[in-house]
Amino acid sequence: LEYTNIKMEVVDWSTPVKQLNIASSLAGRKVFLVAATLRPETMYGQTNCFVGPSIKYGVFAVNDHEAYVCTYRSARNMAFQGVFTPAGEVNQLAELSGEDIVGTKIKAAFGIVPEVFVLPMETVLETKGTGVVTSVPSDSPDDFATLTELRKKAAYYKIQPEWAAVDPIPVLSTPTYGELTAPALYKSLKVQSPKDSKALAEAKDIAYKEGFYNGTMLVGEFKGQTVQDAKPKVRAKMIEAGLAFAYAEPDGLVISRSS
Ligand code: ZZB
Repeated sequence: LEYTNIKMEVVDWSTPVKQLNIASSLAGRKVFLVAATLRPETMYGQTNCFVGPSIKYGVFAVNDHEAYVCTYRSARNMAFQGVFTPAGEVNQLAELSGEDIVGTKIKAAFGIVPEVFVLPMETVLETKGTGVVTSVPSDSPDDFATLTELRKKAAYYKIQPEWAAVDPIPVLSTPTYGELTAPALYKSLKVQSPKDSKALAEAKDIAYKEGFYNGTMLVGEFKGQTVQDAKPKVRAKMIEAGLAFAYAEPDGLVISRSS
């Protein structure tokens, strides 16, 4: 499966990460959280980023001036795919828990809101993508469900309400669901919580198909074009800007054979 990995530069670490004193291990490198997405055309609508609070992340050297935050598993895949220098090497500079990363301020590549916060998402899978998920609640029902839950119970989830303050941003319109496809589906399928996996799987399936086959861009350089046309163009622009790169996820067979 071919993902686009989005590079979200760390602007200001959370208090727990600052207290870990990892700066010397990073040796002046720019650090990016790296989020795997299938929908680069929606990046204009990022409102935050998610990590699994109990997942372990590494900070991995990309070369001598950059480092990526992601799971070890995805760093190893990146090494195989020639992302790191020296080639093939996985050089872990620091380890962080998702819980520690929450509250970090990062740049949202191509985002209409240029800087956003990292929030916790309990349903992030350690075994998919990079373990980091960029959040587009206008078009991702999972993201909208988690954002809604976090806003209702900020204290319980140990987040500052202002970290979850950005509302869904219209990015594309579909004839059936309008400018905010995910919130519309959340409502019509009566999603109750982020753990409502059956309704959310159905909502995600509909949102993918509706956006891809019937969506029209509302914002950005390809405004007015169909999503089908804009998708590869936005992706190419992000890669050209140094804010994204291709990332292939080995299928289940490859994983079980090599581990
Ligand atoms: C931004 C985005 C915007 C996404 C959207 C989706 C949608 P799939 O289809 O199952 O392969 N994702 C990536 N990694 C993880 C993870 N480790 N755990 C949980 N979710 C993850 O899933 C690919 C999508 O799932 C990715 O694309 C990412 O969210 C999320 F408007 O990135 B996406 C209708 C979906 N819309």
